[in-house]
Amino acid sequence: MSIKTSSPTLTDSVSSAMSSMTPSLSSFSGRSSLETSPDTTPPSSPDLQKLTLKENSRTLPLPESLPLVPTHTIAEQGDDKDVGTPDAWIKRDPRMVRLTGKHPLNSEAKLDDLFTAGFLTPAELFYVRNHGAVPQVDVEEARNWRVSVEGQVANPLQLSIQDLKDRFEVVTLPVTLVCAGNRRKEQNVVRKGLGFNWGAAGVSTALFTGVYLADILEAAKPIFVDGKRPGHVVFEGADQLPNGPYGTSHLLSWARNKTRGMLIAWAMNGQPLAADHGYPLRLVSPGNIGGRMVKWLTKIQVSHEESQHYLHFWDNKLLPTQVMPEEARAERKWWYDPRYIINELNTNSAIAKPDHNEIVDIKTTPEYTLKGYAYSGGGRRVNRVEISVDDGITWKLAEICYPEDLYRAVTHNDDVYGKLDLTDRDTCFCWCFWSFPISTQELKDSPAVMVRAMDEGLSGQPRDMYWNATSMMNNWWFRTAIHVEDGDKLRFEHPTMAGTTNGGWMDRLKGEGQNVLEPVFGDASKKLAQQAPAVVKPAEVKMTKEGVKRLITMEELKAHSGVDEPWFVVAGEVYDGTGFLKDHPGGGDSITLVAGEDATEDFMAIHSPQGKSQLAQFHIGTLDLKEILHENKEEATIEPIFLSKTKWKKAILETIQVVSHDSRVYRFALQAGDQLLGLPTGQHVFCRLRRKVPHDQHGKTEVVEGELVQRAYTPVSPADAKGYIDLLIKLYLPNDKYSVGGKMTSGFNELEVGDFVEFKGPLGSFVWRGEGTCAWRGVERKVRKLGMLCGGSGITPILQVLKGVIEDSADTETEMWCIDANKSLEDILCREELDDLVKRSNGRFKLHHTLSAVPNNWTGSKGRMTREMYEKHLPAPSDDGLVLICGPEAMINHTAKPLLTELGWDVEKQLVVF
Ligand SMILES: Cc1cc2nc3c(=O)[nH]c(=O)nc-3n(C[C@H](O)[C@H](O)[C@H](O)COP(=O)(O)OP(=O)(O)OC[C@H]3O[C@@H](n4cnc5c(N)ncnc54)[C@H](O)[C@@H]3O)c2cc1C
Ligand SMILES: Nc1nc2c(c(=O)[nH]1)N[C@H]1C(S)=C(S)[C@@H](COP(=O)(O)O)O[C@H]1N2
Ligand SMILES: [Mo]
Repeated sequence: MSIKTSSPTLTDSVSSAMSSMTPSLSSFSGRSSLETSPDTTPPSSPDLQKLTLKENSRTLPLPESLPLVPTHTIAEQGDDKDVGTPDAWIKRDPRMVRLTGKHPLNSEAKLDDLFTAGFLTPAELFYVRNHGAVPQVDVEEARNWRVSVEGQVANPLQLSIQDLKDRFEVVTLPVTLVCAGNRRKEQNVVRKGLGFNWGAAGVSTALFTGVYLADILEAAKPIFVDGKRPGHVVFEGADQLPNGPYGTSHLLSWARNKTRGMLIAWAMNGQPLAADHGYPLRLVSPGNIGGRMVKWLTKIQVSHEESQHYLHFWDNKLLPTQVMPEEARAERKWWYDPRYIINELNTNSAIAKPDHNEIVDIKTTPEYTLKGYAYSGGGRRVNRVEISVDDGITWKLAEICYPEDLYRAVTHNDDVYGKLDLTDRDTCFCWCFWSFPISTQELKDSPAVMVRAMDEGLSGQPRDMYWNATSMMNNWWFRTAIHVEDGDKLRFEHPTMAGTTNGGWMDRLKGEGQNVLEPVFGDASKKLAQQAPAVVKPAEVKMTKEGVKRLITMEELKAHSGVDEPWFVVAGEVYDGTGFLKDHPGGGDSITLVAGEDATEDFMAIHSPQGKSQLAQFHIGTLDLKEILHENKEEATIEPIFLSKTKWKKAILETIQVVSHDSRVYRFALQAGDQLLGLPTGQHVFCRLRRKVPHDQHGKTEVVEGELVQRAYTPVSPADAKGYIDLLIKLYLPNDKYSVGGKMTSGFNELEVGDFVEFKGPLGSFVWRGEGTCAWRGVERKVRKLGMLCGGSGITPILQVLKGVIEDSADTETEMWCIDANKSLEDILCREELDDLVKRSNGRFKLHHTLSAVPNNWTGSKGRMTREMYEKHLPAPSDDGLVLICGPEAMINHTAKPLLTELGWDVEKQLVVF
């Protein structure tokens, strides 16, 4: 594959301006050459793709002080990937990264290629976003092309490109186009949304030549019709898509305002628009997202209402963050809500240098200049770009270079570009470049380097991602991780790779089980977290309400120990939980369990500062202390059933059995050998323990009382077990990746035989009643087909239900399917017990395993759960079907829910999440 001509790049001129960091005009005075001169007359050759300026050049160079105009170089053969597609006639640059397979074309350049190409992007590296096949327009058709100006206008018009040139002033503006999906891959790593994987190169800049839309509208004269105000201008393109042509609209008031710079354009960097970019005519609306710039423009319609085109509604929306993709896809209302439309770009920036996987040797490179781009929307200027090398604790200002300003200092007019005159413009419609020289030693000591920009409207980039269903407008801080290799080499790692390529720190940290939304980049990051200034430490949380003075007696409190108006005590204060029963994230159960009681320890053990702050609204008074002093701390009496919903019960650790490399069965003795546990099938218990904190005093290690931790567990002992309770615990212990292990399971690991823990319960909204019936959220139902999905220790509730069904002699009908996902063979918990259940089920129980790492001769599946796996190893959806799931959050929300929905399950009514 060869490229016909090598385009003059701007690298030298732009980077010299950026390194001197005084963006003087002279530093941009590039070489003008024949190749840079434009031509907008349609080429005589019918093969548009053969068009080069060499063949059609006129010598009309732009002023020397301006950034060089790149020539559109056309690949000789095009890209093999287009063979067999409707776009096979277009010769595309094979360097472009394809984001959506073969067709339609959605592509961006490699970030490094894009950045080094400079301020103006050569057409062959300009990102492309096509919703369908590119309309094939030859030169003759382009000459006969008409854009129709119609609707609520006094003078409808049919205009050819020549008409546009003849009737209106021809102007050129530098404009940066950005797809609303730029940087979407980062969101897709967190959770796949409704779009493909843009990297950070879904942004490109060109000189666009055309006429002001405002002038065309002035000639057409918008009018009221039937008293209806002509508020919108609707645009339509020639591309044929499944739901009609591409179209969208702008407010008429914006379109009429020349400072907004909307153009009907036929040329890009002095050459006719490339086929992918809208040949022969497109709308350019500076400061807006690319999606509002209709290509292959055929119609401009003035209307009292916004565009009714399908993609005007079903694309380019920023939905509220809690709307999940399935919900969005299913519910029209989100897309038709005018509040969620995206018009203007938001502030954004990215690091281009160092590139992903770039290696810098500290020995030979004492200083390195970090570089990248930034942009904002609505014509607002980026006034600030900041760099942090300490996880965002402190920030330093980067230098900003605004090549767009160079155009403000000169005027130019010729019959190709028309008027190129920004001397009277205050708007900023182009990207700018930032740079930040830094010592490589400082980089070596830093876990990651991050950038954020702020525009003149003082709107910046957030630390946290605003995840949304279309994954658009992603502009959280751009972070590049730094790795030290071979002692003094630095390797840099960008967040993601565009398209389907794996790589980048987001994938990596996700694979390591980290929460990528709060990335911790390595040891240096951990150190920083410890050094972080006091201001970032959580403040004391206020849990009382201003003005609440009431003194509440023990008697009054006890009168509210029922489920109707549950009152409870935390730290001596009384709260009325009635209003929170429905919405409590832990379920209403956990409130009624403590009704009439002191819940301080439970509450503190389980709630975050946010949970704690929510408590204040339910504060009704202070418990009368005199009363408490008289309260009788009676010794626990031994009841026939161990578990109590209202009292914590102690149980003594009897044995610890190792069942896998990281799992143990802990057996605790109940209060008496014949005491029944009292746990219905399908329910779980709360278990709490006090962590042991080794405390070094005078050279002697003492164990002092540590934090009280509480978690939910589903015992694996049979429902009719007497005198004991078994918990199967998967331990999360500190290792290379996690300097602190799981809070509770580390506590289990500290337990010695003879120690006690406490239990309370039973809990849960689901009970398997037997004989093919269950009760879920208080409603009984008949179940014939049970699908079960679990991962890791999520097998415990599943196992409990399986045993409940298979050991139920009155049930010979219920069929069971289970998919158990684990990392490796060694991680499968209770395998023998499961196999035994398969045997005893008379063919009613089908078990399937999937592993991330499979051994030789493995007959199960490999990898995460997939649709095919569900189709083969789960029952088909039916009215008497039910799916139970217990596993990691990602498995439940990112995999199971969308897949089950696709297959026809009603996850609201047929998916029980343990
Ligand atoms: C209804 C129900 C039933 C349950 N039944 C069981 C059960 O029978 N058995 C059972 O084991 N659990 C069960 N759980 C899960 C249990 O409640 C705890 O969440 C679990 O034991 C972890 O608690 P932790 O305090 O140790 O971990 P936390 O401190 O809450 O944190 C766990 C997280 O720490 C990180 N982590 C730290 N160290 C490591 C490491 N070495 N490897 C990997 N990640 C690490 C991971 O991100 C992990 O997700 C059940 C949960 C529910 C809701
Ligand atoms: N007719 C038409 N116009 C269109 C599109 C399209 O698919 N068809 N895509 C839009 C989107 S979402 C973007 S981001 C820009 C991309 O312009 P480019 O491909 O020239 O970079 O075109 C917009 N205009
Ligand atoms: Mo877009």
